[in-house]
Amino acid sequence: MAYYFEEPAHTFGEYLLVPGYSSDKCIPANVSLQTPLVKFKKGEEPKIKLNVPMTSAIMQAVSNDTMAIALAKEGGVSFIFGSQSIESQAEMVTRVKNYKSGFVNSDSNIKPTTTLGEILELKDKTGHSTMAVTDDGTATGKLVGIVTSRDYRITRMTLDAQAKDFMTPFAKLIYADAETTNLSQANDMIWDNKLNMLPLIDKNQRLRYMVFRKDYTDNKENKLELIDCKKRYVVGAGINTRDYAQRVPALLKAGADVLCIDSSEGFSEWQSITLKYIHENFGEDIKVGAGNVVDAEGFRFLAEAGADFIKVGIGGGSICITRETKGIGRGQATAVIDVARARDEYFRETGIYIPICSDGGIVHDYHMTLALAMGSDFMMLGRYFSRFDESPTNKVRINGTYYKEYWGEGSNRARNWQRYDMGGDKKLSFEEGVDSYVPYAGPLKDNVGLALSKMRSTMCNCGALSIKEFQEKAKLTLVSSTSIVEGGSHDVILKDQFSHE
Ligand code: RVP
Repeated sequence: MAYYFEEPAHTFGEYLLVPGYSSDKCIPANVSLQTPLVKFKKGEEPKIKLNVPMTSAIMQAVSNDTMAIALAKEGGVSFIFGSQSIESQAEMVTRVKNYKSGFVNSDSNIKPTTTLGEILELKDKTGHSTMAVTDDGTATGKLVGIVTSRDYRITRMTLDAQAKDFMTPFAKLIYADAETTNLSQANDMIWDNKLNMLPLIDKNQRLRYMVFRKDYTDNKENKLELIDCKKRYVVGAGINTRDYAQRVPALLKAGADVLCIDSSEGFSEWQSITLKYIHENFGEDIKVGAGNVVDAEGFRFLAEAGADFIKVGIGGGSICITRETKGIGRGQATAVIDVARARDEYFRETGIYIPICSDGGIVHDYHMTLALAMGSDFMMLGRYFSRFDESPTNKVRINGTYYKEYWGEGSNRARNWQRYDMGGDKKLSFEEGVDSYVPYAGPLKDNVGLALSKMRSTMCNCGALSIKEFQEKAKLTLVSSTSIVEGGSHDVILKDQFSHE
């Protein structure tokens, strides 16, 4: 006879936290959101910790290098999507590792022979008026001059005038050495010489970076930023259970700090084969997360297979239709609670702590806090991050409102057949994800900042100054459907529903 779980599977919206005693030390400024990303032995420190408990989903519509840089600045980690060629994924990882805060790779590059007409077109396209003139017109060519809007007068010049005749030539430029100049020295040169932009070049006069005056305030050090021992941003990358023998060495060479097997269903031999191969061939020290699972048995299997962290969640993602399509999954809150118990039991037995990640289904900011209270060490979010400027998708305007595109890895658009691989043909026989729009929400920094301040505040209400303490002290209650109504504003007419005369 089939096995029946006794309790129904619940989700985050069905729970609330009940406050605990908070002392006068319990203030948001004293809360640490640091959390382990990878497994560690009792009494030792994890090799990688997050400064905030957030990771961005392994998805085409979410995690590219731009997202990874923005999130690492705030203390979290992105897993660059694996449903692309090995080369392009490795390039994204390289770009994150090479990124120097405030040091920009030029995106508007022209040749000495580029015409004024072409320059104006490029300016319209990128919105940038400062252009590097390089011998071959690339971002890393030999720097021969700079063109800014101060170098030309449209009313006095013809559109076929060439950059070489009106640019500021290299001989008149102030520039710096890319190898030896740090951000604060670059900023000093900008201020001392009243520049808007300082080009940084290598010993062969090839352009490496540009530093802009306007970026200065944005690039002051962020105290939560997540950096490695060489002060480079920490970045993760998704892998699959097919091409790991080629993909993993390329990602490691590019500098990926942590990998994660991206699969809709992790309780499978494919994952243990993949983990074993990676640890045997590339070293025990390579950090690889696995998943997804939704119960204690699945957790135990991946723990014994050597996973460095384990992702929890099947069918709860906002774009996911796995439950509707296949009748497989489990309410996200119940899955997290069950797996967290299994993790604690495993820790008591072996002295090895394997962090768990609640993946998918976060709708409101407070759901993240609930996921932590229920035992998650960190969360993975797709829809949440897809709404921000930094996600790789188009921003579109529909009926006067801005949206961003967001699609599942199991949709026909992503065609990520490896994620749903059951050892068969290389194709998706049916979709498990949808293609959608999400309301545009602005810059990542502002949104993450707000969500984290709510999280710190709730933790204080429960008397906790760290995630571990929060998990020990949290008291959770299921709520009835009637009391959910009580939780919102009710029995009042909101003023913004009246139009003003
Ligand atoms: P959400 O944050 O609710 O948007 O969920 C994101 C998660 O959904 C991902 O991290 C992944 O586990 C899952 N996903 C991604 N694609 C699909 C799909 O097409 N079904 N599901």
